[in-house]
Amino acid sequence: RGTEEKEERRAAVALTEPDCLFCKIVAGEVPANIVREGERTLAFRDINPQAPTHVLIIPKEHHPDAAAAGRAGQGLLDEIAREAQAVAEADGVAESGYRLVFNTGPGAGQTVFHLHGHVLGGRGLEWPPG
Ligand code: IU
Repeated sequence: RGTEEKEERRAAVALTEPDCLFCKIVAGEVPANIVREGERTLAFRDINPQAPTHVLIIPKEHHPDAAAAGRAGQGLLDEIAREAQAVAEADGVAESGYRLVFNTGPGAGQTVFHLHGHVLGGRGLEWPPG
């Protein structure tokens, strides 16, 4: 994509962080295997999948984690839950069950500080998770 188009994609999203990897995916500056795009969300396959279906659902706006998105009060978490169901249905894992996970904070394994819901399915899932 040309520089102008990238700038336009950035400008279309109110909250962005220049050094955030997932903001760069939203802007089209970093490639990703995108499976769904909504008005406010983007879903793409995790680069290091932990299950046959492992898709990340992010808000296009930059919110560091689920707590921050919840505080913003824009219904983004609801929308991510609906997108997760749509991704699970499209991948054929909705009936067998899937997990929607928000790692929140470094102590829980969060490594990218742009909210993302992990959709995991297509294999048996243990409880409690590790
Ligand atoms: P976490 O919940 O913050 O640990 O999840 C971050 C995920 O982002 C993790 O599963 C990575 O494999 C994934 N990921 C990615 O899909 N593409 C990337 O370029 C990077 C991380 I860096």
